[in-house]
Amino acid sequence: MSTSTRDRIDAFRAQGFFIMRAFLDIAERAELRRACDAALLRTRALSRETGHSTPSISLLTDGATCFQDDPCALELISAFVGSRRVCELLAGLSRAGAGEGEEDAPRLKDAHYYHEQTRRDWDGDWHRDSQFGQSDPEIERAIVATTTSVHFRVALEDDDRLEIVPGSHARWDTPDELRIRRGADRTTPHMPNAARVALRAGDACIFHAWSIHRATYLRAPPRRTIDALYTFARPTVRRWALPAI
Ligand SMILES: O=C(O)CCC(=O)C(=O)O
Repeated sequence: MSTSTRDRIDAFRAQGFFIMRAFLDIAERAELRRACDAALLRTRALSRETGHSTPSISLLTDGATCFQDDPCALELISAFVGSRRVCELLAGLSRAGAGEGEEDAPRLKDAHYYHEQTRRDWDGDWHRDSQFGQSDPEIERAIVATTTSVHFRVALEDDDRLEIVPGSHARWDTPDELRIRRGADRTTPHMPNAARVALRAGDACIFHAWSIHRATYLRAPPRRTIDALYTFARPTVRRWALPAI
């Protein structure tokens, strides 16, 4: 394992995120941007909401619609988020290394394209992705303690919209965090210890989806960030391998 890989894994374990500066060069950025912009333009033409006042559009789950005019663009994006170069950045981030029962191979869940707003500015809620669809905080707590889910993103324009509470992926909430994240004031600017993640065009960021995080959504400057979400499977326990009772 190279020193830089070790450093990345150590940063991920301690902070819940790391940044790869200049991950894409100008030509790579332009090619990906053309492909993602094709999807955004089509989505905006078809909807009054999605692509206008949403944080992002979904590139893979809505792919049939947003790439109807340009199937090659979908191929390019899928190849990128499944590429060896991207997946290598995810190596060592699961709990497999710590002997905690996850496989090391990432599983792609979806890819999104984060865009600037067309109508109004607004602040996103502080959250952990683990809370979605999970009303019981104790079940969510167990999910945070035992599983890993990772965002890989690359900014195609400068992007400083994301804020993260460093280290929060590796522990449960403080009383203040839980009050904000599951309470009535979810968009407060006063989340303790939050850090802004400032990416220049071409920079990539990997962050743990269970980290406490949020973004703020503006009409300007343009925001064009592609973000793919990965999980790690837990090995299936085969029935025949269980001891007879
Ligand atoms: O960068 C953003 O807009 C925030 C993304 C986010 O909150 C998420 O993917 O869960």
